[in-house]
Amino acid sequence: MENLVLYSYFRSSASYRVRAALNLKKLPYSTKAVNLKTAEHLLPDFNKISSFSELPVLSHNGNEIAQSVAIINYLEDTFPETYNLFPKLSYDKAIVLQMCEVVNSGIHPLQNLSVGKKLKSEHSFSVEEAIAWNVFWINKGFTNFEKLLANFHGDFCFGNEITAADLFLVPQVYNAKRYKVDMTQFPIISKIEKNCLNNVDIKNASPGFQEDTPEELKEHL
Ligand SMILES: N[C@@H](CCC(=O)N[C@@H](CS)C(=O)NCC(=O)O)C(=O)O
Repeated sequence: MENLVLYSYFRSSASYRVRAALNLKKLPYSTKAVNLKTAEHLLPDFNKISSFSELPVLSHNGNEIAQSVAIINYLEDTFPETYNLFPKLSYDKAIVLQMCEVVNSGIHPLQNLSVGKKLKSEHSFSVEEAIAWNVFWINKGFTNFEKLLANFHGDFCFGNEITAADLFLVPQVYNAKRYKVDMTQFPIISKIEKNCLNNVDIKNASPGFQEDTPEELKEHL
């Protein structure tokens, strides 16, 4: 019997990626909510689990793994008989990973909670300036993503099957919408996001459907 526990926060986009992977793979898991808003991730208890105090962390039979790329790769290798999130051909897999990294390394770190806090506390950014910073990096990254998609997309980022690339894109679009990014600039991304959210496993992984989602933000299918 597998014991999968995900340390997660409903609005954490990196946690959203892993929740979607677990759902698509039909792997039952329990959630331990860590509230980023009240800085629970900085408390010593969580620091014992994640020495760099970030979500998500997956515990599998007591072994802990951080970083969503590593977690998703681990799930793919450990449960190969479940839904495959990467194509088999190495070139195709590299393109999917390239798409994941456009979000994982090129957009997400620049708009992380700790970056926003530093911009405000040490560089005197106002709330509006911090939002403009996020919007700038999302626009830049999505412009690159949209170009990449033009060559490879079908209904989803890479052809007509959901891959890991979609699991990185959709949570980033969720964040973009929070910051009111003009998504009409990105028609392919927008179409793919809509297709993904029609998938019940991805929808159920989204922030509106989590155990720790505040009542007023809960969505219902
Ligand atoms: N590259 C990491 C990113 C992890 C990460 O930064 N997670 C955010 C939540 S989405 C976090 O815990 N931020 C806490 C902070 O910035 O203090 C991954 O893919 O797991």
